[in-house]
Amino acid sequence: MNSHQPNFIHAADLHLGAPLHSLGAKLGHHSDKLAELRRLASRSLNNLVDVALERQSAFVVMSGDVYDTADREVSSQLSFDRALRRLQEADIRVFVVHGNHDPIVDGFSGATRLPENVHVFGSGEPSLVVVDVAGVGRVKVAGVSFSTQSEANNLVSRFSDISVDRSLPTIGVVHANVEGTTGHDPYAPCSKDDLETSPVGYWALGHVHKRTVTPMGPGRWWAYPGNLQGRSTKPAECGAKGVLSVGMIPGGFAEPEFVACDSVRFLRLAIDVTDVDDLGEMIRDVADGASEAIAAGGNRPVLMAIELVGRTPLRSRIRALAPGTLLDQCREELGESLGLSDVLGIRDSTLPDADLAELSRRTGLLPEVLRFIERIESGDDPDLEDQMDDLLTDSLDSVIVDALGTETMAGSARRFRELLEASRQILVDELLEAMVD
Ligand SMILES: [Mn+2]
Repeated sequence: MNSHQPNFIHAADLHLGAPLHSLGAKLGHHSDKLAELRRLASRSLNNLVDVALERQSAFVVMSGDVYDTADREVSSQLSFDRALRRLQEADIRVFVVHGNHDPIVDGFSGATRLPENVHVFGSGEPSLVVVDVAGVGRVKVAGVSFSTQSEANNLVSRFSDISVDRSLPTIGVVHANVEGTTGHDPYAPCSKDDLETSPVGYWALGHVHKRTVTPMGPGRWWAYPGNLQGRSTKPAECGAKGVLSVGMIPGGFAEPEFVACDSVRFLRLAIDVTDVDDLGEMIRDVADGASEAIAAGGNRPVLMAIELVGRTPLRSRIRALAPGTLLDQCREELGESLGLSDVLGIRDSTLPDADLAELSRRTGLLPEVLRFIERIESGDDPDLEDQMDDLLTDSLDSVIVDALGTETMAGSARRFRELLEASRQILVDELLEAMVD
């Protein structure tokens, strides 16, 4: 992209002040390293400002959850203020809405006055600001904030009245959950249809931490940039994180371009150890995989959760190791080359070096249960699927949520599949042992 093409930056879910608890739990014994990683992670906001300055962006929109908590920790407010002032010096305006983590609550008084380049959209009905963009003309930016953490209203549908003059390009800034995206609280729910039939040409959304960009016809988009900085090795927190740079073109908006702003990167890494039959060789393979991932992260530290996959005769040896042995050995192997990067955990999901199809064809109770698991997983049997669904929603929901700490049914369903796979592995191990006897 030509940096002088008129554009704006779309950011969301900055979660300033997020404590990165997951890192604390994993790296608590390296307190210097932990402090340095936390300090680095907080720099992603400066990177956002750098991107806007470099691209000479007309303005920046922030779609909610700027702060991690409604009380907006003071040092986060001061960092935010510093970032906003850098944008002000470059004549870049900033439009902010608040979300479920940082709703606009009565009686809150900020530690600093916001600089004049910043406009915060209030709660209730969306309001509108008209911006004059060099090379484009007049552009409308409309937005609305949450007034409560658990905003139950469809805020997107309230934008239908904002646009008297439909000929001007319109950006809608809001924190919302489109089509009940799983793994995220169902606040400010709306449908794709609500987005598409609105007078808005670019929906600058926030809330969902995984980046998605969806076209709504020529020059029209709805998009979640994802969070600015990953926070853990949960799937939605992994990979490059940053902002969308959106070009303003005749008739609407160009396809948003992702620009990384994260200064610490989280990754999930699957390492296939199929046919590896030597433990030393396996640890070297794991270390090599980790080294490649670190190199691919550029100059930012990479924090990884590694999963061992594949069928290997080593499986019983791996399982016989004392907890933490693999992780320690892998860190040893990587040595000084780790720098601030690290392996946070290694999970063994290897399968026994056995012919599963052959095992499940046998007679007896264990092969019978193996075949039952296959039927559940295949999804071919609608009755069985209904039964599983009932079991999950009616009977097991609270049990699973209590026992496993998963927050949502989607989490429970995923966890349930993991349990199925774990059960299969136990059955296969039992069968193999029985064959040896
Ligand atoms: Mn949110």
